[in-house]
Amino acid sequence: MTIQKNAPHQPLARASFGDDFLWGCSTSAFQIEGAGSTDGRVASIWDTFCATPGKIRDGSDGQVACDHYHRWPEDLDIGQSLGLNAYRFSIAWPRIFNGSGGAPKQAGLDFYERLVDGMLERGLQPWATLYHWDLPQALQDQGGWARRATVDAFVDYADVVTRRLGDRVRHWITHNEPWCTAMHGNLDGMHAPGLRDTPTALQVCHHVLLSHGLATPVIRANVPHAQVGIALSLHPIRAASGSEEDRQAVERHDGFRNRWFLDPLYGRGYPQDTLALLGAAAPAVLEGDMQAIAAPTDFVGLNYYFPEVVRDVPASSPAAGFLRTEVALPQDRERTDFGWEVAPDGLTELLLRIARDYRPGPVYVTENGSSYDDLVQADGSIDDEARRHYLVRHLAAVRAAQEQGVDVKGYFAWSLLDNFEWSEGYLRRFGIVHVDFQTQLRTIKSSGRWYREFLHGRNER
Ligand code: IFM
Repeated sequence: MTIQKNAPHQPLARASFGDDFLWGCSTSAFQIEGAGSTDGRVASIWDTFCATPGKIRDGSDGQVACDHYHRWPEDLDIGQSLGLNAYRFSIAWPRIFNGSGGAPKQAGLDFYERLVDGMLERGLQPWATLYHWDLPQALQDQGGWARRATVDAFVDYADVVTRRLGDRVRHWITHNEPWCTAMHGNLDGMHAPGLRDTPTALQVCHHVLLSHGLATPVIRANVPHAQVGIALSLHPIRAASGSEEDRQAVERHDGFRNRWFLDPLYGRGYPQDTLALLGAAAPAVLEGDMQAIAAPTDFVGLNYYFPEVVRDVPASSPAAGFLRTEVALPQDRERTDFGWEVAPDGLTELLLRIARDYRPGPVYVTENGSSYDDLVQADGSIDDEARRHYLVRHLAAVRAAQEQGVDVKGYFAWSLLDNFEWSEGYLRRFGIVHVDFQTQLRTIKSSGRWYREFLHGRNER
C-alpha cells in the first residue's frame, strides 16, 4: 500500500461544510450487536451462513461480535466524545419478528427504544436502517426475497418498527445496499444466503426495491416529519484502456451496477440496455411495481468505497457473462489492505453525477471508510495513519462536491467500531475505534482522534 503523502491538501474546516451538516458514524446490527439468541432473537440468514463451513474466511460468526447489545452505552459515549451529531444504526429484523408468523417481540422493540433514547440523550440524531442484510431465516426458508410475500413481510415489519420508534426517529433508511443483498447474496454467493443464480438475483433485487417503495409511504404515515431514503452502494466505472470495446464495457457495467438502481428509484424504470442484456433473466414485474419503486423520497444515501475498472470480455469467450465485462485490478493504484482502490475523486464524481442526472434532493454519504491491518503498539495505541489520510481526503472530496453545487448534507464514516466484516469475518478492520475481540476493549485510533479534533474545530488542514 502506498500513500500519496504529497497530495495537495485543501484547508479543511468543519465550519465550511455548513452549520446543519451531519457528522456521523455508521454501524449495522449483525456486525456489532452479538447477543445472538438474547431476548427472543431468532436466527437470520447470516447465522445460517456463518454456520456453513467455508463461508466465512476465519470461521467466525456474529454471536458476540462487539457485544454492542450490552455495551451500547459505552459505544454511544464514544460517539458523543468524538463530537458526532448523528449516528446510523440498523434494526435487526430477527429481534422483532420470527419470520414465521406471530406478534412482534416487545423485548426487541424495547432494546431499540433504549438505544435511540441513549442517542438522543447524547445529542446524536438517530438514523435507522430497516434492512442491513439480516433476513430472518424462517423467511428465507419460505423463499426469501425471491418470493413476493417477503415484500409484504418487510412492509409489516417497517410498519411495526416505525410506529414504535417514529416519535423519536425521523430519519429512516429502508435498505442498505440492495446491490449486495441481491447480487452478493444470490449471484456470486459471497453473502447469505449464498445462492448463485442470475434470475433469482434479479427477482430478489426487484422485490427489495419494491419493498422500499411500498414501505416508504407507510413510514411517512407513522412518523411525524419523516425523512425517508435508501442507501445505495455506487461505483464510478472506469475503462481499463482507451479502446472502444472497453468504453462500451463501461456503459454496460454502469447499467447494472448503478443505473439499475437509480433509474427505477427516480421514475425511469429499469434501463433498457441492461434489460436487453439480461434477456430471460430479467425479473417479473407486475403492473404498478415501477410506480411503487419510484415513491418520492426525501434524500438519497450514498455508500462510497471505490471505483471499478472494467474491460470488455468478447461474447465468444467462455468467461463472458450477460454483461460481458470483467473487473480489472490495475497494479499502479493506491489500495487499502483489503485491496480496494483509494480514489477520493470518485466520491466527488458520484456526488456530481447523482445530483446532475437524478436531482434526488439532499444527498448524505451514509458510508465511507477503509480497512487496514492495524497494529496495536506496546502502549495499546493504534496509529492508523493510512485510514486518517483516507478520511481527510474523502472529506475534502465531499467538500469539493459541495463547492460545485451538490447539496451534500452529511457524512457517516464506516465505521465507528471494528466489526464483523461479513464473509471476511473479523479479519478486516474498518473502525475508527479499535475493538479487541478477546477483551472487548475499545481504543480510539489516531483516525478517530483526528476526526474528534476536526469535529471540535481544532484540526483544520
Ligand atoms: O461492512 C460493510 C457494510 O456492512 C456495508 N457497506 C460496506 C461495508 C464494508 O464492506
